[in-house]
Amino acid sequence: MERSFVMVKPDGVQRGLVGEVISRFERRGLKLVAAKLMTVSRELAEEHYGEHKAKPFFPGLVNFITSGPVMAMVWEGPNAIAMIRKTMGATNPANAEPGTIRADLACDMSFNIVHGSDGPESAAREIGLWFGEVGASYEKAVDKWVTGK
Ligand code: IDP
Ligand code: MG
Repeated sequence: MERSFVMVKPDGVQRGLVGEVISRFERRGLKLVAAKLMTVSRELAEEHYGEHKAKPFFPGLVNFITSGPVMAMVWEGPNAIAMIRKTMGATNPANAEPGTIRADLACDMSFNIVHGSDGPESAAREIGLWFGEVGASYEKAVDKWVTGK
């Protein structure tokens, strides 16, 4: 079982797409284990996107992420990190496969609706950064119909 950090970015919140994004992950069979709607400080935004500090788009990215509330979440499931990245689609919506969140709901690289951790290390780092400890999972009656367990 794996966990990933997911965020509906300010464009997704403003456009009323929080439910749509949650719904897509729920319907895949992933399990929501933490969620909070929050406004992001510059400090948190800069830390979260630390790997991009030297990139030309970094200041604009930090301005964007702090421009309105985001929906921060932790999702759990088998291969959750890769499944979420596939469900999100490519970073640039113009290159995203039809059927993905970014292809279906977005058309600009800077307004691409959703963030998802890109690997186990970034998932652990981002969950710690945004939530600290996230408690144990919980059972759902449908689990055995989703994962066979
Ligand atoms: P990811 O969100 O698919 O993991 P990253 O390369 O980690 O993509 O970039 C983080 C975010 O920064 C992207 O989701 C996008 O919003 C923004 N971004 C990345 N590259 C560019 C760019 O070349 N121009 C403008 N924004 C960018
Ligand atoms: Mg990334």
